[in-house]
Amino acid sequence: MQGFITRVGILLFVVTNFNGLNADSNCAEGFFKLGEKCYLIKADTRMNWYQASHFCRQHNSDLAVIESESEMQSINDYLVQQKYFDSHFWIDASDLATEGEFVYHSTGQPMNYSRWSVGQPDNYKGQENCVRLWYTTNGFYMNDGACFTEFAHPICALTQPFLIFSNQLFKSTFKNFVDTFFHDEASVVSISYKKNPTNLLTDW
Ligand SMILES: [Ca+2]
Ligand SMILES: [Ca+2]
Repeated sequence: MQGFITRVGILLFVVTNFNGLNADSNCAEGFFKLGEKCYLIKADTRMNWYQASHFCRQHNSDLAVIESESEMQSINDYLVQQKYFDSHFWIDASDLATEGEFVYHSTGQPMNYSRWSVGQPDNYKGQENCVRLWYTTNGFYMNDGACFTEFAHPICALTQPFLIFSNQLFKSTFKNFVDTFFHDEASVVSISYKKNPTNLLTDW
């Protein structure tokens, strides 16, 4: 019996870690862990960049901010494993405000890390202002696309501070707090983005 339980335990561990996906209790429902962040990738529906951004906000998250090579690699590895070679995926960056200056919408911060595909960003026909990932040679790379008229899948990411509310009691307290003072959890996260997550409660 002991051996059977051990084998079941090992099987569950393997299943929940399949393809690097962790059924992580720190991620909100519907999200999964890739590297250090929790993601929701809506691969069955395509939408323009604004709709994608709205979709993420409806799920208390924002389109993904990709801050490092390791984050880009984690997302790339997942998309490759899922064989999404013919699909495009929106992230949160755009140069809507100033042509050629890509900024993350949710944080207001410049896009310091990038993995552009060759020849991109090209602002094709003067109409490409939103950043999406597409598969070119051996991996997913960034390409600017038309925000309104191109349709791609959203990659939503929960920002870090949400993790400290992983406990159910904290989650419900946090929700009441958010409902009282803000539109949604993502607003709180955006405002507190540069602060130490552990100071989130004491800061307010
Ligand atoms: Ca542009
Ligand atoms: Ca382009």
